[in-house]
Amino acid sequence: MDLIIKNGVIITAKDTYKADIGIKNGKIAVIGKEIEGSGEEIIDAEGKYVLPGAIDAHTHLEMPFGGTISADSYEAGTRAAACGGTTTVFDFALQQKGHGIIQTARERDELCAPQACVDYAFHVVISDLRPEILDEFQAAVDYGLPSFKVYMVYKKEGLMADDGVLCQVLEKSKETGALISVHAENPDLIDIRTDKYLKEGKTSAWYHYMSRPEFVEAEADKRAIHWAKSLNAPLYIVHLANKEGMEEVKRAKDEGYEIYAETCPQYLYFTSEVYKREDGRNFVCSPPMKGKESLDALWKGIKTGDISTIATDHCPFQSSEKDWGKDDFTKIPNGCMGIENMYPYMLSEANKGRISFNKAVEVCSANPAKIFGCDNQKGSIVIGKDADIVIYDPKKEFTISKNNMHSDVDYTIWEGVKLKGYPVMTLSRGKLVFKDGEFVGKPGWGKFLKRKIKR
Ligand code: DUC
Ligand code: ZN
Ligand code: ZN
Repeated sequence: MDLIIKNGVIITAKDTYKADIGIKNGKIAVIGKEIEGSGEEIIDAEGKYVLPGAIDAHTHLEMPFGGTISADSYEAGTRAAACGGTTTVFDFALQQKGHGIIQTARERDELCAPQACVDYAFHVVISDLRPEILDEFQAAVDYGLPSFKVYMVYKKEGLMADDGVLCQVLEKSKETGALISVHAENPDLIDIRTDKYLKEGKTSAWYHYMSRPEFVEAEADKRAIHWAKSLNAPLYIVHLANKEGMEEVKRAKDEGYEIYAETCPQYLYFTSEVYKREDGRNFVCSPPMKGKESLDALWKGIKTGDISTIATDHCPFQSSEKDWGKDDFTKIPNGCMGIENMYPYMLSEANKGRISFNKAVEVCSANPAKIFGCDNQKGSIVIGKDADIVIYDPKKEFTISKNNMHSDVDYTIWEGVKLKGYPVMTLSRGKLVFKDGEFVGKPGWGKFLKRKIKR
């Protein structure tokens, strides 16, 4: 054994029990009562919870977007992830015109591999669908890249998939064992409403929300679900943020369709009221935060299992870049931070009694591992899996501030938010990468994950 974690309470999606964990060669080798050591390193987790590392299945690191590049590099983003108990990050690799799927992932990997502080995978964004791309689906799945995303928005930016594209990729995904994710909002409605507000001189961040309110997202959720049901193809809706969409997901799941919904901590904590604040532009992301009814519906969806996963959509921009839109909300680069906050926030809500700890582990770790096909390695504390482990102190009080975060961004929308309990250590494949508030890992440690989705 290389390391033994002693005296902690292990919490997985299914169980809570006291046991020791023995780690060898980066894997969980033994779980048992009072494992006897023979001189190896010991972590005493008395009074602490021992959890599987979180999986953030939705990030945009150093991504060209909104006239700039998102502010966290692969190094900064995965460093921050490690410090928030996230041990696997799924980033979006944007297909350039003329490029293939595997080529897109490989190009991104060249950038990511030397920087990654935790393990990572890519979802490839299909933005240039051609017959050759559909033909490449099987090869991509066989390569270990079984998840693709399409945008139902960003028409002017040349990223949008229309209904024809969406249906073709859904059908092909069913055939090949892939899973399609969608960013669901209606682009035409957004454009019409945006033009109207700009003409009326309504340019503050509030009109970012007003140009894409609840029904603009709900329509696209319903349309995507309609196509998935019609074609009997699985579908994953990213960053669901509205009540009507939530209800549609529930209906489809109750009817037996393979529909997954992800939401993000920002939709569970903030409402659209943030856009009335002086610093409202800092909260501009798409889809925007919605009203309290939507927030409540999302929490209900977590409890009922209709929300399958929590991820962050981490896509931060520096405050000077957000300032481009001081007098015109359309010039604000869209995106917020959260990669370091997801697990601590969800666990804190569990610690306050809103959900169980098992539920927090389920939505932040076990479910994304299963849905995206890396549950052979990740998502639980079981013999044979990677020793991606978080030691959590339920008694630690923590107030989020820019100064105690580990990303490269110069502010956080989470400033001042108080959490009950906080991670005190993170292990990535048995290696300590975060300890008592400090990053202790190293860039280049993280490995690309090849995956296979079981159906
Ligand atoms: N939404 C954002 O806010 N940022 C990145 C991409 C997206 O869809
Ligand atoms: Zn999106
Ligand atoms: Zn996103």
